[in-house]
Amino acid sequence: MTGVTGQDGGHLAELLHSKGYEVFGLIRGQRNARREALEREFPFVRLIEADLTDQTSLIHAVATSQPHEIYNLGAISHVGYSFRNPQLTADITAKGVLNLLEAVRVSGLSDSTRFYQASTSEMFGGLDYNRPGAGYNENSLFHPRSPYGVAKLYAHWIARNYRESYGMFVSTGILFNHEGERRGLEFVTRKITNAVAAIHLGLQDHLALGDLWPKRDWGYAGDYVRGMWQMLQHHEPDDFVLATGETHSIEEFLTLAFAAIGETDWKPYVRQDPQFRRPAEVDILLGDPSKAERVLGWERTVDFPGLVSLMVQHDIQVLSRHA
Ligand code: NAP
Ligand code: F7E
Repeated sequence: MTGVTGQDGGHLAELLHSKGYEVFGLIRGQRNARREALEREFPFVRLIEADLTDQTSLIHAVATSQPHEIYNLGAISHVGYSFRNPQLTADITAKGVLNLLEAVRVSGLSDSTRFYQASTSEMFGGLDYNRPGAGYNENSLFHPRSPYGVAKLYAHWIARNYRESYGMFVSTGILFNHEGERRGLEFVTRKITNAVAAIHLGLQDHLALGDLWPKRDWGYAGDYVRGMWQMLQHHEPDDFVLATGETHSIEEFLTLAFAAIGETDWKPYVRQDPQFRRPAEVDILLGDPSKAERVLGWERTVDFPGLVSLMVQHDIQVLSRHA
C-alpha cells in the first residue's frame, strides 16, 4: 500500500490485517513525522522506504513485497495545496501512478498483481452544465477544477490504459469525500470538528474558514476502504463510484457539529478568511453508488449526522486528554 500514513491508509491497514493479510506500507523521507505513530498503532505493517516520484525505489518495493494486491493511496490530496504546488502535484499524484504501474510491469508481475487506483469525485467539477440530477456515475463527463483534479484524471486514465493495453487487473474507485476520526486537520470536516471540540473545552474561541456554501457528498472512510477491498476481490477489474447519494453544505456540517456541543448558532464562532478560498471551486458534488451496491454488494454503515457526531465525540475525547 502507498499512502499508509494517510487517513485511508490507516483504515485499510486495519481492515487487511483483520483479514489475515501480510501488509507492506511504503513510507517516504529520511524522517517522517508520522512514522513513530504508525509503528505504534500498526506494528504489523512492514515499512518499505520508497517515494512515488522515485521509480527505482518502487521497483525495489515491488521486489521486496511481491504483492498480490496493490492499493495506490499515496498522493498530494489537498486541493488548496495543489493550487500552490501544481508541478509537485503532477509529479506525485499523476506521474507517480505511472511509475508504480511500470514498476509492476517491468518486474514481470502484471499477471499476478491486482491494482487499486484511488480516483476521485474531484474529476467531475460540479459545474452547472454538467450536473446529473441523480448524481455522478462511472460514465459522467469529467471537468476537473484544480491541479489536483487534473492530476487525478491523468492517473485515472493511465490506470485504465494499463488495464486495456496489458490486460492488468487494475480497478479504479471514484470516491466521493470520505471523512472520520483519522482525517487530516487540513480538511474542512476535521478542521471543524477539532475546533468545535476545542471551543467546547475552552481551548479556542473561534474558527476561520473559506467559503461555506459548497456542497459535498460526505461518507465515512471506514466504509470506503471496505469498498476498495471489494473491488479487488471482484472477478474482473472495473471502475466504481463510492458515495452516499446525499449532498450537504459546509453550513449544514457546522450546524450539526455545533449542535453536538449544545450550541444552536455557529455564526458567533466562525470567521471567514479569504486565504482558505480557492482560485476555482467545485460548487457541488453528489455521487450515485448504485453500481458498487449492485455489483459488489457495497453498503455504508454511517449516515451524515452519525459521521459528524462520531468526529466531534472523538475530537472531544482526544483534546480532553491534553486539556
Ligand atoms: P491523505 O490522508 O492526504 O494521505 C496521502 C498519503 O500520500 C500520505 O500517506 C502521504 O505520505 C502519501 N504521499 C504523499 N506524497 C507521496 C510521495 N511522493 N510518495 C509516496 N507517498 C506520498 O489522503 P487520504 O484522504 O487518505 O486519501 C487516500 C487517497 O485517496 C489519495 O490518493 C486521495 O487523493 C484519494 N481520495 C481521497 C478522498 C477522500 O475524501 N479522503 C476522496 C477521493 C480520493 P506522507 O505521510 O509521507 O506525507
Ligand atoms: O474542502 C471548503 C473548500 O479540503 C471541502 C480531498 O480528500 O475530497 C477532498 O477534497 C470544501 C471545499 O475537501 C475551508 O473550499 C471552506 O469546497 O475538506 P476539503 P475537498 O476539496 O472536497 C476529494 C473527494 C478528494 O479527492 C481530495 O483528496 O470545503 N472550505 N473552508 C475549506 N476547505 C478546507 N480544507 N479548509 C477550509 O478552511
